[in-house]
Amino acid sequence: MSLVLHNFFRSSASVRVRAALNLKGLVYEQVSYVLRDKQHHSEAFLTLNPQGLVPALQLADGTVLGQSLAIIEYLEETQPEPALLPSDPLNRAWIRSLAQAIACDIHPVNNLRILQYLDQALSISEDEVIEWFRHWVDQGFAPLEQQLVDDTRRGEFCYGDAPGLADICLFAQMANNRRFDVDMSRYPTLQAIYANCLQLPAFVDALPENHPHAE
Ligand SMILES: N[C@@H](CCC(=O)N[C@@H](CS)C(=O)NCC(=O)O)C(=O)O
Repeated sequence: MSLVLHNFFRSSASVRVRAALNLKGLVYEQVSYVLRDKQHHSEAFLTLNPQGLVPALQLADGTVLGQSLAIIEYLEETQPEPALLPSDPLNRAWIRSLAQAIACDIHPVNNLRILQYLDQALSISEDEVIEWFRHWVDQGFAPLEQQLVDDTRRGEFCYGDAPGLADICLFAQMANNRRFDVDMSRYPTLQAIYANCLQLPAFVDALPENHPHAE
């Protein structure tokens, strides 16, 4: 059995892992779970990943890994080239801090189950839910823009001229922002990095609309 990515076309955590697999040049099959239909709550999926969230990566021996950042770090350790993290500890920590600002601080409060809870349990209006999403993106993106704009390590990507973990997380968040019409003009540095990602097939192929099971 080759690598199998259990995921959903629109899921931004899934976009991250698809981009990492593509950048590493790894071949993988894809199984889709329609989140709207709660297919990620099915017994079949929960057996694979008791955390009940996509993505999950099934390895050749059947082992299943959850959590996109853990999956990407596993890929980095087992398939080091091309590297997604700098070689020295200080710069690795820098790139992880950028990645986690998105994956741990922006994404979790804007995840589907949170937005559904606001809407369905708290009866918050659709406009207010959109405002919620944009607010938390802005809270995270404003400091990221500041951190990156003058950083001398930045090149075409967050760190130098090759894409890495921080670009992967930024790219996935940017792709997700399109659905909520977030005003990106305030973040020219982040936008430029996103535009550079879009030049690479590894990122383009990871976009929701290019997923084989896109709706
Ligand atoms: N921290 C997890 C987040 C995974 C996650 O939240 N996935 C979303 C899709 S992007 C999901 O499965 N949502 C289902 C739900 O909210 O019910 C990761 O990085 O993999």
